[in-house]
Amino acid sequence: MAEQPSNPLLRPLADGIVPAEVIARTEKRWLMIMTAMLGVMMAIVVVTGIAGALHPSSNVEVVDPTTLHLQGEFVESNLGTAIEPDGSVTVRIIAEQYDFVPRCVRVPAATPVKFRLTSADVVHGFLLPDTNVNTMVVPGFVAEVRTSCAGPGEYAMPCHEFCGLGHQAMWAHVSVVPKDRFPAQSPRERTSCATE
Ligand SMILES: [Cu+2]
Repeated sequence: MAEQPSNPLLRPLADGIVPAEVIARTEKRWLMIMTAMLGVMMAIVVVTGIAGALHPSSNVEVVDPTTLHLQGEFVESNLGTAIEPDGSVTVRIIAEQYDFVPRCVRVPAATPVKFRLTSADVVHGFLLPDTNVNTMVVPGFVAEVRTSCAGPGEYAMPCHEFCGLGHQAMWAHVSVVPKDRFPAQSPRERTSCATE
């Protein structure tokens, strides 16, 4: 039998014990793989954010959720679609358990649209499929999202923040009409999607 060195660190390792160099090398490789994965994920966030024109709210605007119905831009008569002097439109909506007010808004296609939303009670979510519109609607704050709808159509608009027992029924609609047909719409048609 070969003689064992007196220094225990120099003795051969028992079966099943992985040498320290091998462990260090493996950890280093995993660290590089994790760093690369992190880089790829960050790149996906940046690229999809830029390509899809997704952006966080650019402004912080506060509003008193307890007086929405009494004063300010979210009084009932001011909700829905308004036409601005430059031809763009502004849509004002209140999200509340368990509905969007108004429930349906009409906007013109191929026109800059600014959605301004706030909540009267808890956190809700606002999403327009196939557009860059996707925001949380937090009580006490105004969420503003700008977009433009490519063509006419009907967008179903679910609340995507769980807001209570009636959450699954909290849907609203955006009706997009051809740009030349929009000016003929009455205020009631614009803010309720009614046909007159
Ligand atoms: Cu909800």
